[in-house]
Amino acid sequence: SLSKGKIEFENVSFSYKGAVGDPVIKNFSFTCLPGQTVGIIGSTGAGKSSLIQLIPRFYDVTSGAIRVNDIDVKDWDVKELREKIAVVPQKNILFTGTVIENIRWGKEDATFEEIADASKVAEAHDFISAFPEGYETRLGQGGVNLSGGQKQRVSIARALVRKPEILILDDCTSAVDVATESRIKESLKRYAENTTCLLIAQRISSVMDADQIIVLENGEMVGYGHHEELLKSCKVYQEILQS
Ligand code: DGT
Repeated sequence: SLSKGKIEFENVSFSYKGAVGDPVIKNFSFTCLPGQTVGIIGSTGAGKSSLIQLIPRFYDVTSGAIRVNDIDVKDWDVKELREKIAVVPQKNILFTGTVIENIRWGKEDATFEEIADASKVAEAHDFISAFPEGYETRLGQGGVNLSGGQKQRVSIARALVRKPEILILDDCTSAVDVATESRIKESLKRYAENTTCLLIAQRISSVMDADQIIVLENGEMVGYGHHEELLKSCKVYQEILQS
């Protein structure tokens, strides 16, 4: 349908329960159209992770509304809502088990071909294939210890194999070198052509070719537009570029 993968925030404010002081998200409104790639940038503590966790209802808004596919997230069956959305969190959550078990987690019926395809896009296939036991390599205790960047790439493969309508990458390439990150983004354009992508990042290079970029500071949207527009008009964006 036309609204598949559409996300709307309407005057959203959010405070963590029991927290004092200013809300973490303040009066945030935004529409992300189906298939768009939207970058979200801002310094540490700006509220980026908090913002995206409201979409799959890991937390509920304090006021305002979020709609996915034109339906208020509060009216969605939570399980159905979460099936549409894949979040790759900042801290990856791989478990002790084989590589293939880790990638298949959340999509138990995935075929080997689907797993290998997702892993290729995530730039994980080559290093996995180089292990003597390939995808059957055990991770964690008694197995192989992956580097931080390799773990992030396996986590991305896990999200991709689910073929979500909405893909949220929460600063999950921070340990991946810039050249590899750029290859992942190129492959994603084809693999996830019709997928709505939210890309959270701290470095401009990670978001600069997104369709739209949101600049967040202290829970508020202080800039919105393309890279070129923000370079001209948004002081916070310029500061992030120079930092
Ligand atoms: P990052 O991950 O360092 O780049 O920062 P952001 O932009 O993702 O910020 P976020 O959403 O993690 O934090 C925004 C504010 O919310 C910050 O003051 C810390 C606070 N906060 C984050 N998680 C929690 C939580 O679970 N409970 C409470 N009470 N506060 C939280």
